[in-house]
Amino acid sequence: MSATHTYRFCFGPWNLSEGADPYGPPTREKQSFAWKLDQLKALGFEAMMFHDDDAVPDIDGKSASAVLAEAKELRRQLDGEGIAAEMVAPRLWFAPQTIDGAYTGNDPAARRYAIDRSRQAIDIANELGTDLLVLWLAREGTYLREAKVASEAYDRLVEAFDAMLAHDPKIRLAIEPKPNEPMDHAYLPTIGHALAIAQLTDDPSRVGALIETAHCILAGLDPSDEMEFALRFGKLWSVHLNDQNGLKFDQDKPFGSSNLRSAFDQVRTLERHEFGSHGEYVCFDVHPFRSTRPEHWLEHLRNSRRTFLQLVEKSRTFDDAAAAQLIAQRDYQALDQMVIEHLLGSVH
Ligand code: GLO
Ligand code: MG
Repeated sequence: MSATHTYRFCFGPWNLSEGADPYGPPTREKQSFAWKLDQLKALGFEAMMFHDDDAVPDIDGKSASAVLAEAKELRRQLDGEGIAAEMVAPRLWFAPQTIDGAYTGNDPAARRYAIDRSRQAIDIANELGTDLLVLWLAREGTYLREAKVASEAYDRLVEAFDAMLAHDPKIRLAIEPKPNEPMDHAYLPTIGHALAIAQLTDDPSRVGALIETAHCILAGLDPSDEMEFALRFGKLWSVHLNDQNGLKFDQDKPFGSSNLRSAFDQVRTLERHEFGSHGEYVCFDVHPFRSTRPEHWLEHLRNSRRTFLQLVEKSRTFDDAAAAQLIAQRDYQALDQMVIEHLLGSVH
């Protein structure tokens, strides 16, 4: 761990959401993309994540050349502001064509649409100057097990990934695993699944992962272990830090909000591997609480970064030598208390 290692931060326009949920309408007035970009800059974040239709709204209603022209214009705007595009993600789950799944849809027309749109998202990524395509496989699963054949779904995923890899020899695919929501069960629920399927593609070295805290918790797994696993393969290409209070709907709470100790463990992992030293950003996939007033609209992002940076300090000031001694003595009771008191800032 280097005490001088620094981090760069990132979020997406959807992280300044307006408060709508399945049970009620927005609670904050819609703001333009330009406003969101201004807020990102004002907060001192260095990069923005983009869905393809964040970059080019109404994407399906536009010709391929119009889409690229708009992406080029966005790049000009971002360059002017000194903001990088961290990634592009095809937002396949909104389209009427993909109601029953995109790459794994039973309808060949759905699958064709999904692959074509993903190729276009790669073109947009090129225009925006990023080689990272994030694939959150939202609808690649089932509501009932009899609706699709899993082995066919895996083949279809590989076919789609291969089409993307062939489209651009430099693009890297970062699979963002999530076990459920909106589906009952997803086909690639964990980092192990993502990295295993990478091996079936034409270029495994360009298929890696993005780990989101909440998604690991929803899978009943420890986020820092999931990160360590991806790091062991050199495949942790992005993170979506946030928090999640147990097995509920996907909450996207501020980082550290529910489980500070787990957040500490995630930061320790990122510190241990100097995450970011290959150009990666720390991204927060967090949402404001629905009850948030417009004047407090940015606080979940500001606070997530504050918590992250304080946990970096906690990680750097953790007495590793004392911990190693307790580990050698198998005194995990004392180690447990040591971690608790370190986080509490207790004075001995
Ligand atoms: C939802 C996901 C979502 C993705 C984003 C990028 O559960 O976390 O926010 O990260 O759409 O693909
Ligand atoms: Mg996410």
